[in-house]
Amino acid sequence: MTKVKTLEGDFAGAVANYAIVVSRFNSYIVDSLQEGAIDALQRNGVKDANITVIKVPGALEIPLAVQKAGQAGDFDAVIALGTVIRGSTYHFEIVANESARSLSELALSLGIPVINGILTVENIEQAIERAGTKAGNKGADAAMAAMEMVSLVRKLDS
Ligand code: INI
Repeated sequence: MTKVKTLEGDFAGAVANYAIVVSRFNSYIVDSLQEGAIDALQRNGVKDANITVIKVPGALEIPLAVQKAGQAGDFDAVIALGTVIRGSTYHFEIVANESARSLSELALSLGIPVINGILTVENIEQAIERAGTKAGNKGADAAMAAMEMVSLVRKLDS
């Protein structure tokens, strides 16, 4: 066991405000990601009053909504949920890469956790696997990452 001072987030500090920015494109999948994220937050003690869902048309619209939500100053973390499926778009790379790049930049410019829960997959089967079936639920994973990072940021800021 290391004696080195180690800072790590945990799931104890449930009192925080979370925005979940959700794109409607591929809503059949995204609805399950949203459900998974909200369920994970609630099961770890976050109250409904501290969860706000913000809906946008597609993954490319997510970053602006994240930016506005972050700038408002009301949220401790923003969780981005969407689904980009290669099989159904010839500009898969643009949608997948641009949304991911913008979210990384926003986390740094806003200074709050911005969690990328946008599924980028080859086909609908892979999306279903990651939206609550055999490969878990990426929305729930994103929510857990958000909680951990809120806790870590509080420790680093204190
Ligand atoms: N948006 C998605 O969220 N997922 C996709 O798979 C997708 N495809 O296939 O194109 C998609 N496109 C829409 C895009 O995000 C914007 O909403 C649209 O281009 C308007 O700006």
